[in-house]
Amino acid sequence: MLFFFPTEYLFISKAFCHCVGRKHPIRYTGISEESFMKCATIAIIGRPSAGKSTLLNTICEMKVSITASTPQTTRNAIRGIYTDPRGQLIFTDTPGYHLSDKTMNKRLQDTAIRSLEECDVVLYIIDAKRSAGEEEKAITDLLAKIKTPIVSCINKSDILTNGEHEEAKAFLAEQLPTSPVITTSAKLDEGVDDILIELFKLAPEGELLYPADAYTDQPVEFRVSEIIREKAINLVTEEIPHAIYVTVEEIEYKEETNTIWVRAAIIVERDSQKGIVVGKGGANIKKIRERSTPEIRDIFPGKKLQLDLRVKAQDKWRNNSIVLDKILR
Ligand SMILES: Nc1nc2c(ncn2[C@@H]2O[C@H](COP(=O)(O)OP(=O)(O)OP(=O)(O)O)[C@@H](O)[C@H]2O)c(=O)[nH]1
Ligand SMILES: [Mg+2]
Repeated sequence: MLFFFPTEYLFISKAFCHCVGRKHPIRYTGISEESFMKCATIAIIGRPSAGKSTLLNTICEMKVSITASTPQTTRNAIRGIYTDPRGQLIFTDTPGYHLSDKTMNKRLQDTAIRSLEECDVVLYIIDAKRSAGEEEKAITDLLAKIKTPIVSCINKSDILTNGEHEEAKAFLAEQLPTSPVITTSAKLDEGVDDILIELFKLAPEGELLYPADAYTDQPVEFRVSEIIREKAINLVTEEIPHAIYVTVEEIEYKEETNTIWVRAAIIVERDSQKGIVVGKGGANIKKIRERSTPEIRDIFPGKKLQLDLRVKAQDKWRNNSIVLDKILR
């Protein structure tokens, strides 16, 4: 017997996923100092590669949003939910803010700006490894115009020199003088508790909007496609990560064998890029399958998984509004 998973099927709860084990000590075990619960929506904004998605994953202690060393990894507004006795913080990870006139980049910029308009607090991540140029200034100009409270975060403290740290602090003091500044290493989970303290200070009173063990609200198909995209973009270089999108064509369950079948396609822009993604003798596609399988299996606890991956080319898809409407929710 076959079951098809509906696209709106939500993947939200830590209990639903068997990889519940916390990597870090529980962040907050005390009773809330406030007599009321707090609940806030937080937009995470910053340049590409600042570490926004890494920070969100560290806060949620789950892989909510994919990460890569190549910039412009995140393409959607991705929600990650954090709950403790103080209340609930509903984060939206956004695409890195990048100045560009290309159709797709403009859509990504719009997603980031929309998230700013819809949140209670902005969490602005600055990557102090790079000097604050025109792009960083474009973000602070945007933030200076809004009335929403802002918490600034200087990330990558584990690899910053004193000079880089001081430069970032001076930039923030000049551009956003009233916003508190926290220094973090999202990668090493340092300074992250201090961010949560600042965010809860600014959060309005409110009941939890999601169950206490929820950590995201992504549809299964989207989550699966993102896992595969992450494994693919981390294997290729230069322009190719940007030329990739993944579409999940089918997810079906075969009861007789207790197996979930996932059929997905990795799409590139040119025929010549197909061979690079497939790799010599299929070596890359094998790695993508092997690396994706455990994470996809976590979504379907207790089930076997068969992952069927194809690589296809679709000319100039980044300018194709039908494709962009489909993948940039
Ligand atoms: N050393 C160090 N590296 C970090 C830290 N945070 C993130 N990174 C690395 O920076 C790179 C980019 O991280 P992401 O979390 O994907 O960055 P992002 O801001 O979400 O990027 P976009 O989605 O492209 O906007 C990855 O290689 C991360 O491992 C950190 O605190 N320290
Ligand atoms: Mg990201």
